[in-house]
Amino acid sequence: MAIVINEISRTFSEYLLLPGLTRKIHHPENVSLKTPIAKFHSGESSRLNLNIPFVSASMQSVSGSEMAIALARRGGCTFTFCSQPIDSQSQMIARVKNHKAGFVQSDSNLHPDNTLAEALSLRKKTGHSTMPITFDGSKNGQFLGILTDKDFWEFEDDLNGPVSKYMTPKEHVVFGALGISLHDANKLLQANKKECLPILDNNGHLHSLVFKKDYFDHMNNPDELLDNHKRLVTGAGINTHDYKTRVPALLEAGADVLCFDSSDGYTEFQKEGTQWIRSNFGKDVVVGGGNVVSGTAFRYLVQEADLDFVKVGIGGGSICITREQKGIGRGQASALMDVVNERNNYFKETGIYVPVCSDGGLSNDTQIIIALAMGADFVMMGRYFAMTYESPTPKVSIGGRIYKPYWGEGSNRARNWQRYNQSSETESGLKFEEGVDAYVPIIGSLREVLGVTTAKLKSTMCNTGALTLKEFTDSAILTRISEQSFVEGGTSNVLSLDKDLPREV
Ligand code: MZP
Repeated sequence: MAIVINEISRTFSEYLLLPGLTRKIHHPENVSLKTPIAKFHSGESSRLNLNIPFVSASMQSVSGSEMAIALARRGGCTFTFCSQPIDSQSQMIARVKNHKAGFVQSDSNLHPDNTLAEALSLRKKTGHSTMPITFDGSKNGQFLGILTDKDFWEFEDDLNGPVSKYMTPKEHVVFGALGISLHDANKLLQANKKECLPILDNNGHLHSLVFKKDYFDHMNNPDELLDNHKRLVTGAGINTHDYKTRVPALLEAGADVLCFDSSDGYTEFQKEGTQWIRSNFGKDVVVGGGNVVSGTAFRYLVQEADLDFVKVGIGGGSICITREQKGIGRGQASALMDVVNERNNYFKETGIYVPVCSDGGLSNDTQIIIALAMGADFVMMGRYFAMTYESPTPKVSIGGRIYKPYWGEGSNRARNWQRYNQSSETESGLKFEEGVDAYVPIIGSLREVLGVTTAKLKSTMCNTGALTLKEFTDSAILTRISEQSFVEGGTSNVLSLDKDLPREV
């Protein structure tokens, strides 16, 4: 006979945190959001940590290289999607690893005979107002000079004149020699009161540009997640079908962490896949897997499959219809608490701590906070990141508002049959859909959006008397709430300017 778990499957919005004693030291400035992503032995530290507990979902409409760069610069990590050819996923990874904030390859270059009008149209196309002039107009050509807004008057000068007439010629440009450190390049910029420093090789060819604004940007991103070579850290989704060719290519491209992307990870396929990675690339490669919704499945994946972290969640994703379509899944809060409990048991028995990631269904900052309080070491989100400027989809205007397309990996649009383990032989690529094709509103840049979430998280941690995520979860006291107290938690008995009163336009 079937076993029935009588405890109801619960979601994050059914819980609230009780405040703990806030001491004077509990100030947001003192809070650390650093969190492990790879398993470690008691008393040791993880081989890979995040500086903020957020990773972006391995999805076509979320995680491209622009997202990967922006998120790593804020301290998190992106898992580029594996529902694409191995080559293009590897190129995405390589783009992130080659992104050197500091030394930038110029993409707005001019030939000396280009006209001012052509310079203006290049500026409009790229948005860059600093344009090097090289002998052949290429990005690594013989450097002749530089043209910026300060060199000409758009409405006064002859727009048909050549840029060579208006540029600041090389003899008046302060430049650095190839090999100069970023620190020294910034010192040169400061000493000479310049905005941009061209870096030239021994033959006078342009190598790259260093910008003053990048220095400030770097100083404003103290949580940047970097590897030992000061390159941004980035992750990649993999599947249990083509890992023997995909994994070597991704590691060669520089991926720092891999994760099996599957709607149901409690399988022998993940065990075999991880074993293959371990025997071919050793213990140091960071590999995660999932998704699971029970302690039993967690135990199988860490004991048998030797994974570094485990993702929790089936059917809770904002674009997911797996529960409706197939009848499998579990309320995300119940699933997470079951897995965290088993993780803690495993730690007590073996002294090995395995980070747990809560994946999907987080529809507001409060739910993110509750997930972390319940013991998730980090959270994976799709919709949240899809709503930012940095997601890879184009803006669309619908009814006067701006949206971005967001679709599930189990939708016909994504055709990610590997994730859903369905036959690839059907003509459509999918027998039935487990995800929908949707739109989400644009809410801002990743920086702004994460800024708000991390500020709220740190504030709550201070309310509960925690300075680290470990203290937060170890000391968390949660209470279940009734429907009435949920209603009480919103505005009540007032006319809200936002919700109830018509706005003048
Ligand atoms: P959310 O943050 O948009 O709520 O959920 C994102 C998560 O949903 C992903 O990380 C993945 O685990 C899951 N997902 C992606 N595609 C589907 C689908 O098509 C899905 N059903 O469930």
